[in-house]
Amino acid sequence: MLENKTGMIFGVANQRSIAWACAQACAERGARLAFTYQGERLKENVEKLTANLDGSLVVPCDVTNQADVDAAFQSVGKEFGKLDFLIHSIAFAPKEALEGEFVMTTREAFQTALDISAFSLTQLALAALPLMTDGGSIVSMSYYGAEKVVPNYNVMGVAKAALESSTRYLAEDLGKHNIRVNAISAGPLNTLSARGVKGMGAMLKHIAANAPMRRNVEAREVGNTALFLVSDLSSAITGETIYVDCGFNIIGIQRHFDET
Ligand code: 1JT
Repeated sequence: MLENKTGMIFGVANQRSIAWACAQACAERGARLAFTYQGERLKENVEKLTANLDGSLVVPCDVTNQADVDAAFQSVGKEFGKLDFLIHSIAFAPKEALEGEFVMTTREAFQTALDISAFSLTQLALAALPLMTDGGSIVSMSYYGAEKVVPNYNVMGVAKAALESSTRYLAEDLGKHNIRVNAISAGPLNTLSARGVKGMGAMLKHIAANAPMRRNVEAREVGNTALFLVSDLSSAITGETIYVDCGFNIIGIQRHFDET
């Protein structure tokens, strides 16, 4: 399905990363992939994970450093010649911002969260444009806290709202180049990022009890949706946020616990 296509994947930290699930789905369907990592401490992880992916490339890229971004796309241009898709699976907020009350968010935490988690999509889309000569597809990761209040998600909810809105504006700008831009709103997963969050275990239980499908999402299901969105199967879908959450977001009032 992705034979002769090349993709760039941002946000692999370890084997549980959503970005890695996306990479596996795409690699299994024949894509040639470039991976970026943030900081030297993640370099070895990413190199080990990708060691047996034929023709893959691993480059450093901290999105807060434009020179890194330019160098990463230059490497991809040199090695691959063109780019067909890009998967954005990066987010950050200071730990203190993901606990307590949203009203306590500092200017610095707000700026950091929005810069790394939302602005970076626009930054990477612009950098990818000259390489997407044959059209392309850009996919990012969001979460329900963008739309509705989720305890502790706080400034990340604001950042994801900006990410989803950016998806729509980018879809309009890049549509004329046959580049599609979509977001996946994934249900919570037990990843490195989620590990740092207080009450994650209780939240996973709440989803398993209340989602229409009575279970949590698996990373491979998010990866398969990313595969669909970067493939030609989704050729008329752009600007959307697609929920991959076992239906949790459609529920208005939760059913009573003793009704199965
Ligand atoms: C970040 C973190 C972005 C955790 C994230 C995230 N997007 C989803 N999660 C998991 C999550 C976190 C909270 C939550 C529900 C899901 C941590 C590092 C910064 C970026 O609310 C209860 C807080």
